[in-house]
Formats: sequence, structure tokens, C-alpha cells
Amino acid sequence: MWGIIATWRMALEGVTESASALAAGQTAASAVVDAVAAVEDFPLYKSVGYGGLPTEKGEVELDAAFMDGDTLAFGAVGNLVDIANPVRVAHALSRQRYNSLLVGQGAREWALSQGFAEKTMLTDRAIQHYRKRCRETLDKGLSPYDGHDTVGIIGLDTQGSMSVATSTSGLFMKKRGRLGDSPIIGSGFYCDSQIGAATATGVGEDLMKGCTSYEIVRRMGQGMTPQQAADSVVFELEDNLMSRFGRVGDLSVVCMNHRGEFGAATNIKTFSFTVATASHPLTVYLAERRH
Ligand code: SD4
Repeated sequence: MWGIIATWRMALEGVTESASALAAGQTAASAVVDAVAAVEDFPLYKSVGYGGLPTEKGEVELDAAFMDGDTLAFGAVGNLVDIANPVRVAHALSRQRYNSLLVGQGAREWALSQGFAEKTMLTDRAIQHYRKRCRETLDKGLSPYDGHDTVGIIGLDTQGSMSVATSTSGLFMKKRGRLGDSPIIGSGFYCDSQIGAATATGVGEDLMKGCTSYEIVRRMGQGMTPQQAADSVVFELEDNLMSRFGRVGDLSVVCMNHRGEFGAATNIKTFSFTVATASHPLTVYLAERRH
């Protein structure tokens, strides 16, 4: 069996390539890192990698992570500025015994020391979007945090190994130095080849309150199907936060178990995700709120 599942339609091109590679025997680790890097490189996706949307100060600070489900090793970067592929830096960090999560200037220095390429990640299109949102926010009182998506991709290879990777520019107009769930193990991603993996997208501040990805994997480990685990975690977290605060941010997840069975859940109207397995053709689905 092999399989791959990703948050959002934007992952389709990368997932298409990586699905063929997995079918041909490529490792899950390479498959997810390459598929996420393809999204990072595409300039028109405005919430990931090159072309990502800036902080309130107008700088692009990127977060990314990688986790190997065989060893539970992970690597992650936060607030990384002007390095071409944050997910590849995260993958390289996962091979270190210590310093698994590096942020800001330290992350950048380490990436440069390892030979990762510098690249200006702020595009003209992102600057225009930023200026427009600054005007709209003043004129119409819009939330500065509208408009954000994270790519999270899970892979299962023919050897039975699983990996997960994430990448995002985080919330548009976030404060400098803000980290969301995407580089945080257990919240934005988790992977255990003996059970399965999960990854999340939405408002990191709320996803972190539920240690969302770890909790989904834990429930799959206790016997839930991926769909049961995804639904129960998303809607229990939503109910919990609603009852305490009367509000909750966007929460969307995808997950897959070690048999290649998958699930997805969302508390927004529709959430697209992309999936392919040895027994399921490449498909982009629109998950609907089911609560
Ligand atoms: C964050 N979870 O930085 C990310 C953003 C995201 O859909 O996924 N938005 O909080």
C-alpha cells in the first residue's frame, strides 16, 4: 500500500508528482518534502513559501516542519526570512539530535550554514495585497487575519513508513515573531508509522489549544477510523472553545492511518483536500462541515 493526502487544492500538482513517485517505490519522506516544496515554489499561492503574505511589518516570515513516523524525529523552523524552501530546512533539522525547532535569525543562520539558498520571498503581488489590506482594514474594519492557508502533506510508502510535512506564511498581518501551529509538533502535525499521521490548517491559536494532530493520531491508535478521529477531535475542540469563549477560529484537518485509510474534517463551510492511494485514484475533495 502507498498513500498521500494534503490540505487544500493548492497541493494538487505536488501531490500528483509524489503519488507517482510513491507508487514507484519512493520514500514517504522524499514524497512529502518534494510535494510541499512544489507548493512553496509556486508564486501565486499566497499563504505558503515564495509569494506568501507578510507580517504587519511587511516581511514574509515562514514556518515549516517535517516528521518521520519511523523514528519520531522531527525538524521545524519558524519565522524564517528569505530562504528558498523552509520545508527542506525543516527536513534537514530532523536529522539532528538537538536543535529540532529553530526560529528567526537562528533558523536563518543555521540554514545558511548548511548551504540553503537565500531568496527574496516577498513578491510584488504580495506587496500589492498587503497595501490593499492595509487600506481595507482602515476603511472597513476588516480583520487583518483573514486569508491564510497551510499546506500539510502526509505520505505512506510501500515499505510502510509514514512522514508528514507542513509549510505556511501563517496568518496574514500577524505580529512579527508570531508562531502558529504549523511548526509545532503535535499541533500542526504528528506522525507515527505504527498508527498514522495528521496535519491541520486554520487558526493556529485555536488548533494549538487541542494539540490537534497528536490527538487525532492518539485516537486512531485507540481504534477509531481516521474519519471518526478527525470529526471527533475537530468538533470536540470547537464545542469546548465555543462554550468557554463564544467563538472559535477555522479548524480543518486531514489524516491517514498506516493502512492508507484517510479522513478529513472541518468546521468551515467547505475545505478542499487532495488524496491518492494505491486503491484510490487521485481526487480533490470538498469536505463539508458535518456537525
Ligand atoms: C497558522 N495554521 O499559522 C496556520 C495558518 C493556516 O489556514 O493554516 N491557515 O496559524
